Formats: sequence, C-alpha cells, structure tokens
Amino acid sequence: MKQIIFAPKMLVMATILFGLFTSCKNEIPEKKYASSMDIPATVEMVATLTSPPNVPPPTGKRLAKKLIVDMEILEQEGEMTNGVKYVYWTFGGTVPGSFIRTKVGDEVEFHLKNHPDNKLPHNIDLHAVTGPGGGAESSFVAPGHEKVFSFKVLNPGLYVYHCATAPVGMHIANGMYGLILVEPEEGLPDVDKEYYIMQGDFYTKGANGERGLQPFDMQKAVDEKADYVVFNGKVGALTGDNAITANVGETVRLYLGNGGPNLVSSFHVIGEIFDKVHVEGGSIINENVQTTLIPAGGAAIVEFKVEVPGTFILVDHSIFRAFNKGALGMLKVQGDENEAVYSGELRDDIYLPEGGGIQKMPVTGEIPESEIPAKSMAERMEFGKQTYMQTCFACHQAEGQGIPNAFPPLAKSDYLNADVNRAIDIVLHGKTGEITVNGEKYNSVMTAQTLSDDEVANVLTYVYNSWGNKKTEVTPAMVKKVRNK
Ligand code: HEC
Ligand SMILES: [Cu+2]
Repeated sequence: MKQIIFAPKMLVMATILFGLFTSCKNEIPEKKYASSMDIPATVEMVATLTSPPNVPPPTGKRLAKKLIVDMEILEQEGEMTNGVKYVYWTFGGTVPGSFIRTKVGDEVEFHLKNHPDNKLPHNIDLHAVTGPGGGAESSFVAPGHEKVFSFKVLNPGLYVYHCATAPVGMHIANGMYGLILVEPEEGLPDVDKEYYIMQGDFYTKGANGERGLQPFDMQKAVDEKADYVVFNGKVGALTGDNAITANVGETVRLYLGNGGPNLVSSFHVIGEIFDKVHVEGGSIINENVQTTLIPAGGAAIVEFKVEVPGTFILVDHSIFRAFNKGALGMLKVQGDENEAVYSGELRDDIYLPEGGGIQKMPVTGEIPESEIPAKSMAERMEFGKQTYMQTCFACHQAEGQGIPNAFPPLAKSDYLNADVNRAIDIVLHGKTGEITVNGEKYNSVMTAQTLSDDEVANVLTYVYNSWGNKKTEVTPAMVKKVRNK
C-alpha cells in the first residue's frame, strides 16, 4: 500500500514548485494497480549494475520486469589513502558495491557468487526485500559457490544492502555494503546528472596515515573510534580528477547511502542548498535543506540545481571527519559566472583535506581479566556457555554443529579433541589455512578472539564437555602458557 503515497506527494511537490495549479496528470501516468503485489513482472531482463559514483540508466516508463541481478563477492586489496593498503571485502569489486536499479513490481532473481579465491563465506541482506533476513538466510554462500534467490520489490525508495555474516560488524566494516534503488511505478522525474555516493567508517591497527597493509581493528570498531571516514571506500575517491561534475544550470541528483558500520552522516555540500531531499530515502520530500542526516544502514536522495561555476565540497559536517579522516568529496561545476547569484572571488583552494597527522588513537593492547574467576567446574561450564553464546555461536552454531563449507563443527570434532594446546592457540590467535575436521576440508579464516585467560579456559572447557567431546578441563594456567609461548 505504501507505494501509493509516493505519487500524490510528487504531485503536491510539483504543484508547489512550479506554482502551477493545473493538473500534472499528463506527466505522471495514473497507477494501474492498487498494490505493488498485483503488478505483473513482464519479460526477463539482465540488470545493468554500475560501480560508484555511477548509476544505471533510469527505469523511466518501462513496465515491471523479471530482473536478473548477477553479483560477485570479491575480497581484494585496495588503497585507503597514499601508502595505506587495506583488504576490502566487496560486492562486485568496489566499495560501495554495485548500484542496483529496480522499479516497483520488479521480480528480482538475485545470483550471488562468492569468488573461489575468497577466504570467507558471505551473504546479502537487502533492505528493499520483504522477507526473513532481507535475503540473508537464502544467500549464505561459501567461496566457490553461487546462491540464487528471488524477491518482488514492493516499496519505492533508496535502500541499503549489506553482508550479514558473522561477525556482521566486521563484514560491513570491510566494505560490504551498497545501494539498491526502487523507483516508483511511473519512474523518478528526469534530472541532468545522477551520482552514487556512500559513506563508511574504517578501523585500522595503525593510526590514520600509518603506511603499509593495515589489518582491521575490531577493538576500535567496537569502541566506534574510526581511523578513516570516507566516501566511496577511500580517501580521495571523489576529489581532484575523481571529482563528480556538472554544468551550470543542471540539476544534480545524489543517491546517498551510509554503510556505517557505526557513524551517522551529517551530509552537506558547501555552497549549495538541497532543493529537495527524499528524507531517509523514503517518500517524504523536504525542501531547502542545508544538511541531511543519513543513518548507518540508511540512505537519502538529494537534488539541487547548480547556478554558478566552481568547486563544491561534499562533507560529513561532523567536520573532523571531513578534514582529518577523509569524508570529503568534490563537485566541479563548469559554466558561465552568474553574478546575480554569486559575485565573490572564486577560490578553489580553501577547503582541502588536512590528513590525520595530528591525532593518535590510543591503543591499549591489554586484555581485561574477567572479574569473577570460576570457582567450580559447574561455574566454569556456566561462564563458558555464556562466552560461547556471545562469541562462538554465530559461526560454530548453537550445538557446535558448524555450517558445511564455511565453519567447522566443534561437536565431536576430531581436530579439537586431538590437541588441546592447539585449540587454545586457535581461540587466542585465530586460524587460517586448510584444515580437515571429521574428514571435511575447511580453508577459511577464524579471527582471533579478544578474551581473557579465564574466558578462554571457560569456553573451551564448555566446548570439551559438550556435544560428545572428550571432557578435557582447560584451566587459566594452561591458557597462560600458550599465550606466553
Ligand atoms: C567468525 C566466525 C568464527 C567465530 C566467531 C569463531 N570461530 Fe572457530 N573457526 C572458524 C573457522 C572459519 C575455523 C576454520 C579455520 C580454518 O579454515 O583454518 C574455525 C576453527 C576453529 C577450531 C578448530 C577446528 C575445529 O572444528 O575443531 C576451534 C577449536 C574453534 N574454531 C573454536 C572456536 C571457539 C571456542 C570460538 C569462540 C571463542 C570460536 N571458534 C569462534 C570461525 C569462527
Ligand atoms: Cu561478508
């Protein structure tokens, strides 16, 4: 039912904007269907996907279709900023992932491939999907595999998609997000330029600007202390030669998203006022807005006409992020001066990124001891179960059964039972490389768990004394020994 709201809003807008009191019915065709669910998908079509800052062509007046979306997940190294490398996890090879453009009534057949060279299983949760997990459950896919699922797009708007595989925050923090646009039945009004921009916050072991390949820092992510806050995956993705462009007199529409994982964006264009904002990417249109809020996991569409030439700076107006952490882009407008609108001296050089040189994020590196050490075996089991449900459950599952091709079982695990010190080491330091558990090969990544000696002892005691394992008791002293090795 929600899609019906869109059209009257647009009509009211058009009427106000142009001061016309004549009917706009000719421009916006009447809706044929009472509900999006009734719109039949006609013929089949392969969706055009684009990498940022580009968007696929408008759906215009086309009818709803069966739309084939082919997307491949790629884990690949990229450059965060000069000299700083980062391994991004991507939908389609870019951060943000490929832009998907659909319209209400489309039946999307989604093909999600996980490249055979990838290390981890992934999935996709599209906020445009009406259904459990937004598709996450159906799309969970191991490296070298492909999953296919389908859904009907019912609600118009601009929606975020992201990976939802444990640890969810880590997959998102590494760049696994993008946007899917659902146009209303009659299409969005034409504009001259359209661009795709998505903000994200990044957390690296080294401080901002520290060179080399920087691993993800989970602790900083949990603390929400971002080293980089950027548009389109890296510092400078939209500056200099990468700036987006327009000509004087054109109307620009920006499809804006925020992948987070943590920070809310206060999106602003220095020297412009948004004529229209589709608030939160939905059907309400606000007018004459200076700064619009884009929630983590949310979106907005902004439109403005550019009246004068010059370089317009796009920022997150939480301003240290812009000048010191990377959330700064540029829109270069060419054309004739219009002194009636602006007659000041033109200066392109005042707003430039300053880099992160001055700041040093504190890194503690210490692991807090859990406050109450377990006194009895029963307590060890109870505390261990709590840690298991918080930390291990997402991957190894409730009964330690694991997930085929992705997470090895801990239940009746020959690998676990063969060597307790090796098990302790895996929990402390993580594990990568091929292993064989109960005859099945796994070649994935388990991240190091930030747990105290007590917590590791308790959780492994719990695992060893559950699900048919060999009932070893793991003590904090044993963990300490492995840690200090
Ligand atoms: C993010 C997912 C993830 C989390 C969380 C996780 N593991 Fe793992 N674990 C894995 C993967 C993947 C492997 C296999 C690594 C490889 O292929 O080299 C693994 C391997 C293991 C192994 C050795 C293989 C086996 O099945 O016996 C043990 C033991 C283990 N994990 C214990 C734990 C415990 C205990 C916790 C919680 C404190 C935990 N893991 C948390 C993903 C995870
Ligand atoms: Cu993922």
